[in-house]
Formats: sequence, C-alpha cells, structure tokens
Amino acid sequence: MALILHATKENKNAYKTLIAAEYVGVKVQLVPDFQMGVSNKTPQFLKMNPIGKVPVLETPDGPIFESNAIARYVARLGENNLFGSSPIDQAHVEQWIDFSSLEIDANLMKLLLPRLGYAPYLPPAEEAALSALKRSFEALNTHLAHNTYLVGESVTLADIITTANLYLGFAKLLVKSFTSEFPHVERYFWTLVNQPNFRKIFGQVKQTEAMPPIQSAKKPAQPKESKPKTKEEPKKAAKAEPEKPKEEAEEEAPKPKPKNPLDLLPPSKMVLDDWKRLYSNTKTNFREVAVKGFWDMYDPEGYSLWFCDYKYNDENTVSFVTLNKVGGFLQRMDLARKYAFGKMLVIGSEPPFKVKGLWLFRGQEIPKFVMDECYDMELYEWTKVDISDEAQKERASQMIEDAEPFEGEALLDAKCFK
Ligand SMILES: N[C@@H](CCC(=O)N[C@@H](CS)C(=O)NCC(=O)O)C(=O)O
Repeated sequence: MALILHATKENKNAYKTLIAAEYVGVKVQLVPDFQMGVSNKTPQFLKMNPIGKVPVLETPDGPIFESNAIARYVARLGENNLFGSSPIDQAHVEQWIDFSSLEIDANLMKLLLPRLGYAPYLPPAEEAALSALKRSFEALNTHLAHNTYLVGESVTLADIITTANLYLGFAKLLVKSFTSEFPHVERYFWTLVNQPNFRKIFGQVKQTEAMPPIQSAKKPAQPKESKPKTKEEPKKAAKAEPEKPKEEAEEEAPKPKPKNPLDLLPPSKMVLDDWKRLYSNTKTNFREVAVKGFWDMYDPEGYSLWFCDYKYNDENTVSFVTLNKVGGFLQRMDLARKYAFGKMLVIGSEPPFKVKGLWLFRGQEIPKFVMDECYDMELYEWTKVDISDEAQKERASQMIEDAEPFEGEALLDAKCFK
C-alpha cells in the first residue's frame, strides 16, 4: 500500500520524498485535491503537524512532518542505499543535506517570499540574503568542480534534497546572469533534473528569465465591517442614536482630499514640468542647453536640491540586483512626481557598485510625505546641496548630465525620475 503524502503537486519539499521514493522503489502517493491554506488547516491535519505546515507523510506507524525527515524515512525503507556506504560518506550526505537546507534553501526563501508578497520587502535584507546565497553557491561550485555528485560516485539523498532546493531557485528566481557565474552548479543541476527519476517528478525544468517583480506584502484578509467607528462616536452613544435615514447617509458628500502642504507654498518661478520637458527634449549639447537651462530656471526659494548616498554600498555586489533596487526606488517615488525630479547613478565597473543621486524637491526640506511613505529614503544619506559652493554645484551638474567618468569611475547606469 502506498504511503500518503499531504502536499500540492507543486511543493518542492514534497519532491524530495517523491524522488527518493523513485530511487528506492517505495510507493508514495500525493493525497488527492490538496488545497494549500484549506487542507492544512483542518483539525485532522493539525493533529499530524501542529503548526499546519506542508508536507506531512502518513505512515502505518504515525505521521511525520519536516520534509527532510520524511525523505530520510522513505529513503530508508527501500532497497537502494541513498546514504553512503561508510561513516564518512554518511556524514557527508548529512552535511550536504544541512548545507542545502540552511545555506541555500533558507536564503532562496528570504529572497523569494518578499518578492511574492508573503513577507515585507527590505532591500538591505535582500542584499544580505543574496550575498549569503552567492557565498554558498561559490562553495558548492568549488566542490562540484571535481565531483559529479555531492558524495561518492552515485546519487544520494544529499543530491535529491539539494536539487529540489535548487529547483525552486532556478525555476523562480535565479536568472542565467546569476547562475552562469557558477558553471559547475549549473552542470550539476541540469544533469540531475534530467535523470529519469528526477524528470518523472519535475517534468521539464525551465530556468526563469526574470526575478519576480516586487509586490507589496499581502495583508491578512480583514473581516468585513459595516463602518469604522470614530472616537467621537463611542459604542454606547452610537447605540443610543437613531440610525440615519438611508438617503441622508447617501447624500453625505465625500470629504475633500486634504491638500498636499507643498501646494500651499508661495508660488515659485520655477515650473517643474518646463524643466522636465527641457531635460527630455535635449538630445545634443546637453551641458550647454539642459544643464545651463536648469540653473537658469532653478529657484532656490521654492525648491531645494539634495545629494543622496546609499548607506549599504558594500552590499551592491550583483549588478542587476543593484539596478533593480534603484528601479524599485524610482517606482515608489511615483507619489512625488508633481513635486520632484531625480537622477540616480549606479557607479563603478566592478562590484560593489556605489549608488548616488541628486534630487530636486519642492520646498526647503525633503517632503514629509515622501519620508513617511517611501521606505527607500532611509536607506540613503541625504545632504542638502549648497549651491553657493561651486564644487557642489558642479557635482550636481555632472549628475544631471550623467557625466562619465563620475568621480573617477565608470557609470554602470544612470536613471532619471521625471
Ligand atoms: N521546514 C519545513 C518547511 C515547511 C513549509 O514551510 N511549508 C510551506 C509550504 S512549502 C507551508 O506549509 N507554509 C504554510 C505556512 O507557513 O503556514 C519542511 O521542510 O517541511
């Protein structure tokens, strides 16, 4: 009789067991119609795994949770030895199982979950996870430079668990420009996923062409409420008051949106849209036309200029991630489009890349709503530009112009917010 595995068909943690089962000739079946978020919340499921996580294996001797433990159990039931034949090989199998779980899978999840909206997206946390992942890929790559399999001369459970973990990375997150730095990992992964026992479970594997775009964290569903109660309407009073006639309630005009305090500032002679148009339309003689035009238009009473410097440049070790990070920042600044213009430079031809920028804001301070609502702001050091200082003014001009080299270094990219 087959053992029953509770998981969906897409669960890579379940794949570990399903592949191991193929190798050792044990029958394991996925429970039909498993629904994540529903089937794992039932009292029967919680009896098998009190924290409700998936997968769980039902055995004649009781349930098992934790995917590595399940895969080990199934691997021990069969004929083939997936654990190595000497104490040192057995230790190495365990070593690589732990390594792929704690150094690869854990970092992949730290990268993936925020991008899928299941955890808050924090650029420094992404940088840290990515650099930890690179470190583990480097170690794995070095080992695989001289070894076909992780341990010995044939597939062990270490290969099964590592490949299942890598599968998630290759399929969802790690683009070719990342993995190509680790050619032995690539060779290993593609060789294993094409072995018949792996292929039966994975099907045809395709590497992702892009990292998933950043989504805002998914909020837990709120219970439906008729109307929020205000402080001025304590429960009791609300109860005592007769209900408003429907018509009256419907006629209540929506409150006008409060004006942005920046709209209440004294008018400025600088028209931001004119500057943005000049910037966009200048194709030649940029210094003489656009940069000069900027300083002619600039109104230091109505606007202020700011240099920004990324605080965590050391973590900018991967070019496309650094560019994504800056791109995400500019997207999130959308809320300030009426009041701001910005240039962001990604500097250097080798990692770690430096990110520096120049921003023009309406008013004399960085607008409070921008500070409050765009979390990227606190990842940068902000310094007001003193335009009476010619060196600072020249630096600002160079940033507007994308001058290269900038401060002695090549530009990887320059992005504009307008
Ligand atoms: N360490 C566990 C991780 C299990 C896990 O995180 N499972 C996910 C699905 S892949 C889950 O059940 N998530 C639902 C939840 O966190 O409530 C294992 O390897 O089995």
